[in-house]
Amino acid sequence: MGGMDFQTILFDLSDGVATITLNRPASLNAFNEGMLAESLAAVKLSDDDPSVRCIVITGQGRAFSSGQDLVEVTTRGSEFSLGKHVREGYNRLVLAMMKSEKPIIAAVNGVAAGAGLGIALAADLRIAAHKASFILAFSKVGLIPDSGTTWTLQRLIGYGRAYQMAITGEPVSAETALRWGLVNEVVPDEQFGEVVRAWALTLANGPTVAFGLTKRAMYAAANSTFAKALDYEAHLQEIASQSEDCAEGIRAFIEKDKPNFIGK
Ligand code: T3D
Repeated sequence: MGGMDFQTILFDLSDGVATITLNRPASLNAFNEGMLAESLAAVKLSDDDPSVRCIVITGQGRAFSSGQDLVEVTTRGSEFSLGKHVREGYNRLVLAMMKSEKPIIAAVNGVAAGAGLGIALAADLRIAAHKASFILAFSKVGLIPDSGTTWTLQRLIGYGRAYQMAITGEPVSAETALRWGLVNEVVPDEQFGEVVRAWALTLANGPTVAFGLTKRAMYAAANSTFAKALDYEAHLQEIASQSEDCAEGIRAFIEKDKPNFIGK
């Protein structure tokens, strides 16, 4: 699987970590049809592969992603439907990320704009390089925020800041993003790769079943009532308690040992 033949992304699988690198650096990793389809395929195959216990999405070169390829936009014919493109492209990608029961890290190495920001927001954790910036660029091209950003962004930073980012389309620095809760950690540029790898390995060596169920429970709770969330927690806890990693965690605690989680 490590040798999958992609044209617009790089795919690497090692030590339980699948790394998807958006690889169109000349356009700051703008999403064309090909990169959208390949990113979706890579997320799905990582999700389906039991040896994958953490997914990292990052960008090649100086950017994370500049969003929709605006050059490709100019080649569209009169029959083109943007609603269809969004539904069949970005929507499927961000949904696949949220439905994946593997923890996903967006390793935001540089600017994340438009749909590129949407992809970063659909991840579970965002680790940003100091030089990263965040731009909800859609209004600059007369569009509304898509790729789930109307939902994800205000949950992370609140409506006022999300609306501000939407209407100004101005860059938010990594430090401000950290203060606003948009990212989990900001890392000096020269240490970015190693810090991301350390995060990824920590997640890949964790109780993968519980991590996946946690994600499912939290996304369900976001659209639920308190009573329903409690009930769903109880249901998923039953499942988590039957995992081998649950038994291992308890054993390790009792024996004052380090747990060896296997992801089952
Ligand atoms: O129609 C639909 O499909 C709807 C879907 C919408 C989803 C969206 O994502 S809408 C938002 C689209 N994205 C943008 O509006 C951002 C456009 N890019 C920028 O504003 C700037 O490039 C950045 C602020 C991200 C970075 O600025 P800077 O100064 O660091 O770099 P640059 O010089 O602008 O870009 C470097 C190169 O990348 C440049 O090409 P060149 O001159 O070296 O040949 C530039 O044209 C190219 N590039 C950057 N962004 C895109 C792009 N090429 C195609 N599409 C891009 N989005």
